[in-house]
Amino acid sequence: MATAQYVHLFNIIVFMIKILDTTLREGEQSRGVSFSLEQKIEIARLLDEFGVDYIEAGHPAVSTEMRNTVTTISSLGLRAEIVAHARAKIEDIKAAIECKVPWVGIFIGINEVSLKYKYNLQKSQVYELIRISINYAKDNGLKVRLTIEDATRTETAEIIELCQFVDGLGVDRISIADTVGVAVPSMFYNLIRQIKAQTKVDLHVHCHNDFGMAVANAIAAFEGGAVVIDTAVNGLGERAGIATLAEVCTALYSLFGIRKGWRLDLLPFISKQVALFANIPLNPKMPIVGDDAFYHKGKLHVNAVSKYSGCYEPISPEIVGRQELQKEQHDK
Ligand code: HCA
Ligand code: CU
Repeated sequence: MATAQYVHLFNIIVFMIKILDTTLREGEQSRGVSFSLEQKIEIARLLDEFGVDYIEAGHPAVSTEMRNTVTTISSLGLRAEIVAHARAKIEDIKAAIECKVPWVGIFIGINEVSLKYKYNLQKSQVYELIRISINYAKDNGLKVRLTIEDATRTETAEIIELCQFVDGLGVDRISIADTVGVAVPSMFYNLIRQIKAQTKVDLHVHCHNDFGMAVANAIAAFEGGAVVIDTAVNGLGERAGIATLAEVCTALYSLFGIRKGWRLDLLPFISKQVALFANIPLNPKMPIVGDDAFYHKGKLHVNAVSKYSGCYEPISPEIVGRQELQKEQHDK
């Protein structure tokens, strides 16, 4: 059976896959979303209880309020490590240092679109910014993730060249961002494989959902050897958002046999709380946590699941905190 094969194949890296949840940073970039400090603390605690490895808590350079927020989240004593987001600028790195976080995630693009329209700089100047900011962060004791923004619209050779450059600077992780969601799983898998073959640093991925492929791309990256996946609760984020926490983790658990001790049973509650705080109602068709995710209507389906729910369910609902077998009543 395909699933069993995967379980065997991936056993060896079971403990290597890590989740970074960025509901508090990327998620807050959703239209109309602005979490209060109390809400952020509750979300962070829930994510920690669920078992994510990292929480990206915000972009401290934005404001004093954001610095207070990131500092507060960082001082909660959570098991998850806290990451502050930053541009490749000393002022942003300083703001991250102020928040006493262990990690800074620096992001920058090197493709033509980024150089011309975002920075108005030459590639060599961007390299210099990267060098200065990574050195500054490392000198101040931070662990550094460098995100290559818009990597999926950047020449692979250029990505590899940058990866090797930052490896030489002692960067701790490199994130390959599909910033505008244009990757497809086969292409993303190959890209990750290629980069991994020529880079020593651990790879991380950040997948946007513009064509509805964020989760598929994140899973493809995992198959290709990426060791950290970015998620957001309910897929919140810029535009169509990013890969969804519930889907990524349940797929890893169910389809690949990954056992990380995730509290999958908390997913419906986490989704509900975030939907409430974000004031964005949950789509009933959302996998795993949506109202209809385990709902059966067709008579044939209803009859079959009454005998054995596995007939039409890919996973037992209790595993993901969905207790009730939901079905439409049919007249005999
Ligand atoms: C952004 C862009 C980003 C950065 C990702 C990262 C992207 O919102 O500033 O820093 O890991 O999608 O490239 O979210
Ligand atoms: Cu993003």
